[in-house]
Amino acid sequence: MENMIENPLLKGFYPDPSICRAGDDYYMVTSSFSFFPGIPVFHSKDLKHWEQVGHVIDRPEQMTFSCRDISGGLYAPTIRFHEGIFYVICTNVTNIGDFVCTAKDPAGAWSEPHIIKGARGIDPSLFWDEDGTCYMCGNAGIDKPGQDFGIWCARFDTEKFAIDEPHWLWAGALIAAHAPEAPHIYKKNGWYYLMIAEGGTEEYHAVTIARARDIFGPYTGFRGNPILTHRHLGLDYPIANTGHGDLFETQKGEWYMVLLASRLCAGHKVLGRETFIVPVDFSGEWPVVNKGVGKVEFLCPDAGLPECPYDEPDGNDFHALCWNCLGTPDNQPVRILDAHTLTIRCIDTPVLPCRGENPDYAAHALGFYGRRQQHMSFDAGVKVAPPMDERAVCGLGVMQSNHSWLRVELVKKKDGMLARLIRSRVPEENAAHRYDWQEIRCDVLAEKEFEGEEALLSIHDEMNDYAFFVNGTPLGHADGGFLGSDISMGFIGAYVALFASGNGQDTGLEAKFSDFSYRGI
Ligand code: 6LW
Repeated sequence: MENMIENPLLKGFYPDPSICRAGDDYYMVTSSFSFFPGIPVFHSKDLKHWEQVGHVIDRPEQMTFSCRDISGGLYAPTIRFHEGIFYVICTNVTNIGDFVCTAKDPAGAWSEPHIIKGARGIDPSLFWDEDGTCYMCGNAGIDKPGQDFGIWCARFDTEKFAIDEPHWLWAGALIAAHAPEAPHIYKKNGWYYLMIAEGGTEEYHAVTIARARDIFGPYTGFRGNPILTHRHLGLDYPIANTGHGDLFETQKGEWYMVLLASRLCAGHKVLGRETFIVPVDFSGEWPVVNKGVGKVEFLCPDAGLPECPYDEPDGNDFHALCWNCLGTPDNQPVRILDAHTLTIRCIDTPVLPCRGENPDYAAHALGFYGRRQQHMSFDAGVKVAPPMDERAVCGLGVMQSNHSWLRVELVKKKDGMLARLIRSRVPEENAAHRYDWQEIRCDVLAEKEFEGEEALLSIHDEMNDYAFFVNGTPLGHADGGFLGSDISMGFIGAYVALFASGNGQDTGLEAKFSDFSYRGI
């Protein structure tokens, strides 16, 4: 639409956006947890069209994360540009903690990670003052009010990638609230503004702000906090969870915020947390988010920058940047043969992997290759040739977390093959609570035998009603509402997934996948 930017800016699982401007170019990164390559990088010139140009973590040697800890790995990166260099600071919560990667070209290659010793918590951010001094801020990693609760900041040495003594800045605006996190510091008219998220990343998420004359404080909270939340709009409001924002100013002097929010799909957050944009009036002392409206909408007034569309890449090409492995693929289960053909080895890691607590499966990666579900309704299909081994399974499914799947598994039999529709989930009554892995329920919803060496598996999803087909014949369907992050928990959004497994044994055999297609409806 003319003069408008459509939300979500990035559809599907793209949480915790951070943005920077380099001249007339804008770059954005988001969290990627345990998917590899990690930390997708997007580029735009007009704030409307965002093209993925690369990933910060695209070499297994840079670091590891594991499919057994899907909501671990890479949390909340910040991207900044300073004197010709791009910096991404992020946390790998699974092992190395806070680190910085740098690049001259945001499309890559990005440097090896520089680990920041002594840094704590999550959600690190960088800020350069006018005198060139760099500061790092982050959250404390403690979630109870007390001395160390809230946001800290320290001088940051960009040569040594090291911090000085940390200073405690702010515990947040809300009394006894939860999770003051996602800090970013900005400077305007001699004030240091510290913007954070509070209330947790779900329905009570909010953006709050404070300011100080000295970067280390004391910070005074804005009396009009929060500057953004949808928590008062009711649990059925179509845009939920608004928070975790990053502010920026265009080359024309207008301000915007990118942030995360979730669309409700038939009542559930199946697509996870997505990236949105909202205008900000920062002509006064404090930012006013979407002045006169006060909330995030599906259309956002554009910045009047020259339109700059790009040629949409073919997402059905297995080389496209939208594809991910799950876990660092140091065991290389996926082999791309050409743009439309790949194989996945049936390694020992079961499709329903156990978490970190279970040491039985050594590999970091699952036999998995997937792309985000980006639409509330979609069609997807792929031809699958299972290997000749009755222990091995392979197929097509929708995955939200380690335990939340709807999938068709194929098993090769002597003459023909067996197709099973499987649903795995946490018992409903345990949703949103801790549970034991033994409680995960795995139900076979339908099974049928088919002839041949290869089958076309397809999914037709309409607002969480997922119907599965084998060679065009209906196999069964299921309500996928449980895939929503509101029920299955975790930080991920639904993936359309190709998978293969030897279920406890590395069979060495490969399943072959060809002619994948995905189309939003
Ligand atoms: C992230 C935190 C949050 O580190 O969720 O929405 C965590 N905010 O800031 C994971 O995405």
